[in-house]
Amino acid sequence: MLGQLPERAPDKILNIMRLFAEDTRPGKIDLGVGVFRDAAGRTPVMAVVKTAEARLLERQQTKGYIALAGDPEFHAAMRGLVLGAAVAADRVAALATPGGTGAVRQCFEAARLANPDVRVLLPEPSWPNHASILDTMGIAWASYRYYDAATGGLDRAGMLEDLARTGVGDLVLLHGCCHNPTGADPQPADWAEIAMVLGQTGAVPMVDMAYQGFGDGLEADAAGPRLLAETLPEMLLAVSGSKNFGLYRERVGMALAVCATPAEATRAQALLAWLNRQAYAFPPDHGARLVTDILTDPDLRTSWTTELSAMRELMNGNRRALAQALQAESGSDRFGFIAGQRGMFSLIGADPAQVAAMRDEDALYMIGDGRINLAGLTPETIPRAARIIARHLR
Ligand code: HCI
Repeated sequence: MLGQLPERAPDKILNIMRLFAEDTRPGKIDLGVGVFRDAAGRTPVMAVVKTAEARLLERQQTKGYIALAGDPEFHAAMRGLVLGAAVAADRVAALATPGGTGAVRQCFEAARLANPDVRVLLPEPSWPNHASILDTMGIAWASYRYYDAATGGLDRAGMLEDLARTGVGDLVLLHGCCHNPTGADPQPADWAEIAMVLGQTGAVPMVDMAYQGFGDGLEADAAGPRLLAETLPEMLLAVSGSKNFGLYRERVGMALAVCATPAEATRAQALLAWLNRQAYAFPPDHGARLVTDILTDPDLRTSWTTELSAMRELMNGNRRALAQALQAESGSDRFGFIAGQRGMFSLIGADPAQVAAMRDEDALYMIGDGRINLAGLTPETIPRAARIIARHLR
């Protein structure tokens, strides 16, 4: 039987991670997988996480099960972080999941149970795993225009035109902030237009929120999703704690379902818990507990926001420095958009052959679509990375 297993190509992003690890050339630069790195090129455990872990080690007396949907305290803490006061708590169902990807999967599962004929609209481009999970589940999806490669910004008119063609039964996936892979986000006025259009068509938004705090700040980054929650009757959210808490391998995630009424939220809550039971029963707890402790203890929370701000400033500083270095190397403003975008990623406009050449000839690693991870740069590597990019993209 197992000899009949079909072949599957490795994940493109994780494949770059492997190629980089195998490269023995000194001076290699990794702008591949979306993992934060500090100015020394490390992905450290956040100091506040170390503190929370030490306290947990002392305090925790049992590893007994909590609940299929995860700890209600974790739900409340994450709901507050993402949605603030945008919607009454009794209209929100919550599910702890293994990572943001687990939340994406459970949101799609719930959407399909609500509507077996659901169609998902993805921004073009989007994180590749959105489409690949939908394909695996056999859920129909289509793209909506999103990115304007000529400006490095939003194709605002195209996006709104395509979203206006959605309807009841459609699920529209939006990146809450720090769009992956483009770094191009809707501005507040754009979010208002998105909310208006979806209000008219009756399509339900699903927000993938993997980088809150990496763009302009915890509150600013959540403004778009909160506006949707205030304006529209329903919404799904897939939240990740991997990046903003640096808890990648602990798999901290949450699916949130904003429902039209408290009664519908109660039913959604039971359904979400059932989805966990069918997949893996109880969600991982260790990382979720650390996040809960950090968000609910005022001192830990202050330490966290301070640390997170420094991470954000490092990435935004790298954006400005790279844009400046590219301007000097290329003698043009064509890479200026990098400075104005937000989050970990930008598309530098390289085709797969140019990406391969930069990797093979110069040990500069990025994703095949020309996506770079800004956090992969350091003050030492920026000048060389800029020289390589400018030379290959002449
Ligand atoms: C990313 O690099 O886009 C985020 C990290 C990631 C990549 C592939 C699978 C899961 C997570």
